[in-house]
Amino acid sequence: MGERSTLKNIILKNRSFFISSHISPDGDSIGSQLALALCLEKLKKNFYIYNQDPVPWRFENFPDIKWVKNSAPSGDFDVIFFLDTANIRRLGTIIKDIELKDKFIVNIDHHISNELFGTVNIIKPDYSSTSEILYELLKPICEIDKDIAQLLYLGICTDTGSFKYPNTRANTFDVSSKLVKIGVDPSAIASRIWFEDRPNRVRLLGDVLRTLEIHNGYTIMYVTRKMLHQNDSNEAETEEFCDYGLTIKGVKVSVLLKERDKGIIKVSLRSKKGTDVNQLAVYFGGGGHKNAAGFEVEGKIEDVISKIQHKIGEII
Ligand SMILES: [Mn+2]
Repeated sequence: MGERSTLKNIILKNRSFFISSHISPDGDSIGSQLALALCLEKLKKNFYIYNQDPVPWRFENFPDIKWVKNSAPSGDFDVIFFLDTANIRRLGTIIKDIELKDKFIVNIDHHISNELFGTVNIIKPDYSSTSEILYELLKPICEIDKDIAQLLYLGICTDTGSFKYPNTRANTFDVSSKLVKIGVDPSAIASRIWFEDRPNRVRLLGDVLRTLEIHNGYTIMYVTRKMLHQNDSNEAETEEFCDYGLTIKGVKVSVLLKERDKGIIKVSLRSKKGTDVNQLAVYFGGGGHKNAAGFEVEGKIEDVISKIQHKIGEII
């Protein structure tokens, strides 16, 4: 309750708001950022939404997506919102474009690894998504109309993998049910996100699945820059590939390595309920959630694989 009135006061007492989220924004970043912005708009407030990386193409048809910018704002802001972002490093290059010193920062997130870097921190690790938290925070501040509801639903259904992941709780359905009553059509949103795919992305998935190795309780796959290039694709399109390793019986952890520029490997980790991949990600300098986490390291794909294999036994 305290948090709701705190946020309400912050919004009512200020005029201009900067809203940012993590690198490679996902459905929860975009959904929560735009839902907050639409609420601010109703209250006649100024806002600027800025992420390092562009909106993934599959979210391009959501309401008011044009407000999400990839260019630095000019001018100053009264309040800075960071949504769905566990730490300042996850903001990427935008922290160079915006002055954070002495700024009033509101940090709203559901990552258990959140570093509480805000002036106000509203962190709820048992919530499925930042969007689920935001529904409860925004409800007393503005009317949740159909556009806002669609955006919050986008965040919830992508972060829960369509209500499949262990972060799906009774409250997730309660909030989703309210959003559906407001006018969200779940199958229309699902179609927009998952059934309008690019042929090349599906072909890329085929290439990645051919690298699948099944070990004792875990799988490893990788995507090279060459595979991305051959399929005219990019890393953002590999977002859900890691899930496929988990579809196999007996597999507790799925690992996906993504080759980046300058010898950097991004590693995504997914696990079934009861296995904590956040621990493994933290060991390698990253973080995330119990069942979905990641980290970045320098090295060759095969060397990174052997480092992970050396350590993964501790969590399986
Ligand atoms: Mn999230």
